[in-house]
Amino acid sequence: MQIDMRTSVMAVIALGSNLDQPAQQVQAAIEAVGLLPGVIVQHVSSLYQTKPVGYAAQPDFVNAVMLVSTTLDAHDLLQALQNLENRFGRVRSFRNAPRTLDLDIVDYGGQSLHSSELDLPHPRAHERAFVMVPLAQIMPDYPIGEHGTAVQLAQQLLQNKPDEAVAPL
Ligand code: PH2
Ligand code: MG
Ligand code: MG
Repeated sequence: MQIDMRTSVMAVIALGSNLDQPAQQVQAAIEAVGLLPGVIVQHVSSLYQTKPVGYAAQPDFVNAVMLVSTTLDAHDLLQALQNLENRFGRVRSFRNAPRTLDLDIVDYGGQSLHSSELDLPHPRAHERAFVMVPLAQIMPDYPIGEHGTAVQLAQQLLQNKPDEAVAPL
């Protein structure tokens, strides 16, 4: 018998959708992530309805966050998530365009990694209430680089950016 000794790493994945029944897209994506080889789901947040950040002239989003443990390395995890985005009909037209599914790696075991494909921890997640509020729900003390914990960041964002409304569905 072969015993798989690869170490597993905790990773935070943010999910978002604002096209074609976003809540169903996110719910189906959570299940699809759980079926990926080498990925075990640890915690899943509620689904939240959120106002679009950045490019505003688009429908509200549904966002959620999940904590997984994985034996995939960061690039293989990214590849697996991009394959899922494609399976869910993601069309890449312009930056921040509406999408059926966005799967972002927010953090991978606290590692700092900068390649052409991947920046870790996610360079903007700490300033986004639609990521920090769901993360604070499941892992309040989770540290985001040097920026603070999820619950600290969520509280700051809700105070300082009240128009970034985030409401549980
Ligand atoms: N994703 C973006 C840009 N803006 N706004 C909300 N509310 N939710 C998102 O998931 C989102 C966004 C780029 O990935
Ligand atoms: Mg994104
Ligand atoms: Mg993305």
